[in-house]
Amino acid sequence: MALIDSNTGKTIRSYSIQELRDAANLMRGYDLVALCAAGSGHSGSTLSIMDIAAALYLHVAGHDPKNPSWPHRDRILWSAGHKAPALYVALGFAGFCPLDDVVTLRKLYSPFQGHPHWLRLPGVEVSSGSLGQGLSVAVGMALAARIDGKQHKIFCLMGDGEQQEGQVWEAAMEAGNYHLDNIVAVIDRNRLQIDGWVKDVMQVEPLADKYASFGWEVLHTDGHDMQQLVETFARARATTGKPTVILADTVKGKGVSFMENQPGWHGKAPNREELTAALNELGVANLIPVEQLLEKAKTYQAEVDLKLAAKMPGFKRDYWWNAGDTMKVQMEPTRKGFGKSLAENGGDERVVCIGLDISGSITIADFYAGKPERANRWISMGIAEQSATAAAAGLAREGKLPVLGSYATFSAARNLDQLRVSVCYGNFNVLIAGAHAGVSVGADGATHQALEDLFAMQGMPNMSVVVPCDAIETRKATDYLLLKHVGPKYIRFAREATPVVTSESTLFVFGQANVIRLRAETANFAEGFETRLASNYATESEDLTIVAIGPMVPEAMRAARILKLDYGYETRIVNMHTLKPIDSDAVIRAARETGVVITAEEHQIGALAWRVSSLLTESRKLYGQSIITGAIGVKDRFGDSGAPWDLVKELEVSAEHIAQKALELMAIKKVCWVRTSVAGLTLDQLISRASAAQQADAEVTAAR
Ligand SMILES: Cc1ncc(C[n+]2csc(CCOP(=O)(O)OP(=O)(O)O)c2C)c(N)n1
Repeated sequence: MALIDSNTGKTIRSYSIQELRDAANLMRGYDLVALCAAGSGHSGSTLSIMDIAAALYLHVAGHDPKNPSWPHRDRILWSAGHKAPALYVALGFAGFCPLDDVVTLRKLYSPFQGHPHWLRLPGVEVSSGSLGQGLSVAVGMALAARIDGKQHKIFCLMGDGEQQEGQVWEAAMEAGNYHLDNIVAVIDRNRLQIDGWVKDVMQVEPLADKYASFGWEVLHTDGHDMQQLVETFARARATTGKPTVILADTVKGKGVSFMENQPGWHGKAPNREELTAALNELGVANLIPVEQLLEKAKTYQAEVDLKLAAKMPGFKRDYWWNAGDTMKVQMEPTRKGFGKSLAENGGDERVVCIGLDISGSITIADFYAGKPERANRWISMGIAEQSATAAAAGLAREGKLPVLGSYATFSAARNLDQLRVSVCYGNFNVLIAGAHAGVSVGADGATHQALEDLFAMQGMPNMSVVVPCDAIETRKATDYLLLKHVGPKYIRFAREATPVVTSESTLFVFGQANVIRLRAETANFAEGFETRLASNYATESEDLTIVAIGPMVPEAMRAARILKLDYGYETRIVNMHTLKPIDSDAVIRAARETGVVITAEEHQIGALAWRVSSLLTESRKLYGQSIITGAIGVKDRFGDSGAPWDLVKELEVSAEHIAQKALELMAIKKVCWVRTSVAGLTLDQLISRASAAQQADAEVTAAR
């Protein structure tokens, strides 16, 4: 087996062991150049798996780069999707795609997404990124091959930390039960995961005994010895009657001394100096056109910038964050507020924090950092979101105040049934953190961007949901939810730094919205606004309302600035930090008093928009009153890799998009107000009058 011409059956190219070694080394170089150009990504384990990737793609697997969907090809699944760059350079070396293009890794619109997506890049078998699912997919493919009488193999690449996911063992049981000898699983056993050594985070060994007990053939190899690797793959191919797992001992960061065995290099890309040092160590500095590749990445990003600029609604001035003297704002990641609160309130002996192998970056580790006396209340569960969620219910049943968190996609989606039955049905006092939510994980791509979590979280009876707007509000919300609120509670916050628009003195009252009003154009953007509890706010007959949650609150404030300065419109911003229970009075009053309501959410449209619509539909106070509504949010699509602020533009969740929608609705409002003259008009006529009014607004702007 090797690279095959599927038409003739002839070998396209065969590699000697030495050529495979050299290729793997060069692939490591290309991998690091792409990571450096991306500015983020996974150095450590793309280096640990590179010899395995070279052996598989260039020698072991039978496949045709010119015919990626050849039905008889061997399939290679990357269950560990974060190692995508290693997959991409392997595809490049094998001829599936131009190797140089891999340097557009993690940029907007690139086929080289942060995690692999088979619909974007030929040669990728399935999309992955949520750990622990690949072996189940392999079982399905293996069963399909058996039904169809096909002879190909299905290789499935996993990490050792990944073995902590329960689903892996369900799939192992299935493969053993059905004697799926067409499956070859490979475990990149580098013994590290994000939070540290696998044995310290959650022991998975003895893996050999575990797989053997499920009816698997277990093979061992040094994952960096090319000769051994190739021989082990040959033995796996020859195994009959049962599936095979190859335990490949590897070193995370292999080949670059300062990355080897360093947990800090798991999710980090080298900077320019580190890249040079790494390429020198690998001995490939002169074999790769580094400058040319980095330039290519820059040119690609410049084209993306132009495309995005062309798509953005334009206004008289540049109102982007920190653009002019009056748009100055401090930026801080909201997750910092979560960590601060846990550090401050974690002294309460009832608080127990659960680690899910992403503890530093989501700041849950701040609970115990520098506080050894809390060590017994820190429980590392590894990459096992489902079991940890039910365990949290158990802790709560015994009077503890458990806190668990991960990327929102894993802490509020992967574990949905456990949340529903074990936590919510039992009405337990569990705090769930949906960290890195929305587009803020940027370059990681669609698999890691939670854009749907709020549907399910607010849909579950007993669950309360808070979506704070900045780091300060996140701290206050966590203070409240952790110690004062009783029952299941979900807090959603972001990874990227976002504007700080509240202050220590801004009120945060659970379940009660705040009204924010623009008062002046100040040098410090946030200081130009006044905030009051919605229940204490008396109408100022504003032109329109924007109801916003989370990071869309600062965007709504920016939109209010655009609407006031360019068009003279007054906006009532409702910061609906508590999505559930929602402050219905604040919504209905705003609708009645302004007649125009726009919702703004950094989520699929509906978590906020449909909730607000249902309030408007249900309310008797609005009988007979026409309310003009609009919704800003993600429009039923997955995200993409890219810089977070690029994604805000691409997914149309910026202040500019809110303002554009507001102008459209204000034009309708103007027409509706001259009701007598519109009686009897068709909808088309109404819309055409509205666009004439909008045009008139544009002329006012132009004339200024
Ligand atoms: C379900 C799920 N939970 C959490 C993550 C975040 N995550 C990405 S990589 C990783 C650690 C993986 O460790 P391991 O399997 O040992 O791989 P390696 O160390 O080789 O990178 C985690 C927790 C994820 N991608 N999917």
